[in-house]
Amino acid sequence: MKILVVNGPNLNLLGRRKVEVYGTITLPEIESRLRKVAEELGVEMNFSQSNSEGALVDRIGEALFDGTDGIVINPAAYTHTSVAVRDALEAVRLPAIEVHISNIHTREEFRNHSVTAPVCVGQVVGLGADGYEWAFRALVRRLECNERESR
Ligand code: CA2
Repeated sequence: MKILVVNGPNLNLLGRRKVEVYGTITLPEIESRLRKVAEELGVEMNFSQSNSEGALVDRIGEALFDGTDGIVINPAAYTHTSVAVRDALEAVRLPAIEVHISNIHTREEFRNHSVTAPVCVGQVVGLGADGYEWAFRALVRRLECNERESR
């Protein structure tokens, strides 16, 4: 099983600014935590980050051809604006779980709406960086159940 983890703009700055909102963990630390979880679960993981909308769309589209079975995505600010990222997620038709470190529903009004969530199977918000792990585990479990049911 292969899981793609996609991170949007400014998540490369985690741990350096806005620690009161996003905590002190850095993106490489999140990646290494997830690598341990992937190893424990016996799944392959590709981890990516981009500040550019087009590159995120390209990476999601590539998932169709590289054997990806499911996507964990934190689209960051593009969550609230990007029809292109939403369309890419819809087009690849792979199960995706959206993650937000902060609780987007208790923040500024412009963060309360997610353009991308309706094309995801679920959303994990407000649980800090741990949310990546819960989303990853939930996605793997869902894929395993689907596989068992189709046998
Ligand atoms: O809570 C989340 O995970 C967000 O996706 C993080 C995004 C934000 O635009 C979303 O509304 C919620 C921001 C990504 C990181 O932005 C930083 C800004 C300053 C310093 C460090 C990171």
